[in-house]
Amino acid sequence: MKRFLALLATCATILGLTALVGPQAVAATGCKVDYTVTSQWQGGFQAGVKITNLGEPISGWTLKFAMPDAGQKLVQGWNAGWSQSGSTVSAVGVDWNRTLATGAAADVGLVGSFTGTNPAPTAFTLNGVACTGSVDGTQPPTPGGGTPVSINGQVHVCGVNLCNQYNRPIQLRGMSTHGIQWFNACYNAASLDALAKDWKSDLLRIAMYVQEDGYETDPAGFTSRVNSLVDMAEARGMYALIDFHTLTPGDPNYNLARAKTFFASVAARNADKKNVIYEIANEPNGVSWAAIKNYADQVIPVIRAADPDAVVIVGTRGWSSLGVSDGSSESEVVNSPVNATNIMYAFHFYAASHKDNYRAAVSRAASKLPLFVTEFGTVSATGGGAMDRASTTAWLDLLDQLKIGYANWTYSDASESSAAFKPGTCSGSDYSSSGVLTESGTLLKNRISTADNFPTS
Ligand code: IDC
Repeated sequence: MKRFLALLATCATILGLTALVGPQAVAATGCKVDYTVTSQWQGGFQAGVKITNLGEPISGWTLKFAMPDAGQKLVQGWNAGWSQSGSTVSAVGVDWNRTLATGAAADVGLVGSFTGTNPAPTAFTLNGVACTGSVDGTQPPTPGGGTPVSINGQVHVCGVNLCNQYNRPIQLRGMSTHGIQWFNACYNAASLDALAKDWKSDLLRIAMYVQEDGYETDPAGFTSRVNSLVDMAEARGMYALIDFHTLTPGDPNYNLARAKTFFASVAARNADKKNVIYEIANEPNGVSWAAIKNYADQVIPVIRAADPDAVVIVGTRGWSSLGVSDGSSESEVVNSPVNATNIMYAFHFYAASHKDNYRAAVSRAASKLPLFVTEFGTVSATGGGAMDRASTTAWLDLLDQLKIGYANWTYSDASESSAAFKPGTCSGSDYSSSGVLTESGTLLKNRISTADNFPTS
């Protein structure tokens, strides 16, 4: 599961340098570097580097690049003289490859070590000339081969389950962002590498609040941020659950026009992707199931028109409690389901607040309705208070047994006990060590990182 990191260069001219070194010396006027991680293991990796000379013929060369993470170290290399100084790694051509005609290439390679994450190198230069370009997303190799998305492909609803491309039921386990209007800094290459690689998360839920300084304040900006997080999840083989995070007011119809605009845009833009699931209303509250259904009846066709095969998840009454928090039950949904195919219903719980009667409702509903726990906390419904380990364990055991997917609130460093990271974590670059995790984060990482064993036939 390696991915080419193609650094396509359109190198600048180096008239000054050419003048200094003379016409047949080491000047290059163009370069292309293909950097490929050929294998990676705990704390180490091996990479191949193909250097193509796109400029004048050269009779000697030095390749340099920067290792973005302080813990990345060169261990050894081949086909060049290798060295490292600070974050800069250098490779000098040797007898058999130091002469490169225009268009000729040298293949070199290295073994490295890392402590935190292993991001792709940047700032490649050949004889001081920048090999500019962009680095495509890295796809961390998953032990056993394959990522959640590469194994399962486009998912769909089959009976009461979520099924993969082999039409077999699967459970997706992952994390929810906090409000991206507040915790934007927590979602970057390093944190998502950690989520995919260390947590082995199947899923990133992207919580885009509509109110509270969210989408309504900058529709274009939030739409674009959601799309970029979809791409970052995709590059790491994770599903992306696009959460239209309505909360206050609780009637989703208040945001109907915004929902239509938003979903028309993200569904068109992401239609060809296999990793996108749409969640159309986070937590309807103070509103009837009939009103929620009315909203779903209008938003789902907008999504289907642009992205016909994607799974859509519908929030339920009473803060997505299937009505239980309003004194109702799942029967109102069973008796009056949304008139659409390939949809699931959201159920949310906070383990310290919602216990046996909620678990009983999920157990009953699970044989009748496709359910997805798109949000839950290990703590109280405020997002704070003590973690309830016993209730959380009872819940996750139940969801595992029923193969119901889930996303935990939150993959963030918010100052509240539901957050997985300690406050301040997102100001740094370490998302991997155990020291940055809260009690809730530790429990969730342990649960989520166990093997998925997705069926492949
Ligand atoms: C909470 C956040 C908190 C924020 C509050 C209001 O944890 O930092 O101040 O929202 O926006 C939900 C909601 C989710 C809540 C969470 C915890 O979907 O937005 O987040 N919760 O209260 N439903 C039940 C609990």
